Amino acid sequence: LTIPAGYVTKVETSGCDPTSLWFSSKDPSFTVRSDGVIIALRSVTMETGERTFSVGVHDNNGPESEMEVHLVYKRTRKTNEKREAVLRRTKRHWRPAPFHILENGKPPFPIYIDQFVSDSSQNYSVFYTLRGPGIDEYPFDIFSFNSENGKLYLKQSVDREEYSEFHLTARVFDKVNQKERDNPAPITVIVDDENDNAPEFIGPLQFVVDEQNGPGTLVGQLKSTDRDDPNTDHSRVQYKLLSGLNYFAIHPKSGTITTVTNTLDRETTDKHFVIVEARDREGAANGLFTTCTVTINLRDVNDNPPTFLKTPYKATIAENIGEKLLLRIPVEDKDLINTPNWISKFIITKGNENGNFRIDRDPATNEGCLYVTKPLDYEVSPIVRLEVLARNEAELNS
Ligand SMILES: [Ca+2]
Ligand SMILES: [Ca+2]
Ligand SMILES: [Ca+2]
Ligand SMILES: [Ca+2]
Repeated sequence: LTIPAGYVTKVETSGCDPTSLWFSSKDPSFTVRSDGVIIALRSVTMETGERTFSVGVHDNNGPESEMEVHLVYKRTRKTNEKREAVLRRTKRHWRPAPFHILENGKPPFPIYIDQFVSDSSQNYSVFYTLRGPGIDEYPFDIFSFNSENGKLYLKQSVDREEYSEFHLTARVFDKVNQKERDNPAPITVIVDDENDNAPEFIGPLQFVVDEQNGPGTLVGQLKSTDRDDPNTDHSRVQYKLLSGLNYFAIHPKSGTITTVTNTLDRETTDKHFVIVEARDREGAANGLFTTCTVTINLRDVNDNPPTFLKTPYKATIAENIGEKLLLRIPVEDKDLINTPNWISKFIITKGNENGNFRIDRDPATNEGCLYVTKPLDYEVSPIVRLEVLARNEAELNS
């Protein structure tokens, strides 16, 4: 239980002539300055936890008077280890509650924010310093303060999306001896959000989905961002479909687009342009919004078989002719050209039991080309009936 050397406490006098005031300590471990401050000359042990000594004071007007100074060790509430002499003033920690300002402040500036006060200002004549980003570090000149009273002012508009908090350090000094009175205090200025940013779409706005799919098929997911405070509804976005409702739906929160019908037909419309709105404040009427056009491409499905443009065909050929192109048989297929959904295969299903015919596909036109490959004999059969089937390379999607 020791008092470290240095400042202990200050004694007050009244009714004395300050110009001739003189103190003396009756305890050689302490001295008293002319301003009444008691200084421990060395570290002083307090075996019983207490120590009492006398301080004498006199001026030119009268006899010396004495007062007793009684020092007591006291357990602090927070810890049993740390003891503090009641009369010994230590530097204190002070930590003002965070200050709040609203972003986008409007002139006239400066706008008064609040005051930070160290409680040493009650007993001492003090002044403050304040340093950090917003004062003497980038961004400069956001704040000003009164060094006499700790009043803090906003000098210009702040964008929360640029600076959401400022962390400054205040210090308090004794005006008389320039000594720091308390520990430096953190000053936090929190910039409160205004909803001044509409959501923005990010990520792809083009999707592909198979045509003729059933309702509820996933098309894709929209993503957006909102620069406002993520802890407020200023950045909580909901999505809404403004067009294409006959075919599509969007989940208001996830932004997932799905189909609502099985009648999406690429052969009718191969691209859908759908307008989507993203609105903050969870879609409330006073939310800020943005819209975008989403392109939904339909992927072809083989839902159309090749069809003959006319039937039946008739052709004539002289007997005893070997290899000859007899007939070109065009087909129509509404599916996507030059894909397996469109390319036809031709098969002779009847009438070619003797192997006199062959059918090939013309890769340029998708026509079936019917050839005689083995000479025919008029006397055997003057008329040959062939049945030809056309089908796609890809399986038909029924
Ligand atoms: Ca917003
Ligand atoms: Ca904002
Ligand atoms: Ca087809
Ligand atoms: Ca198709």
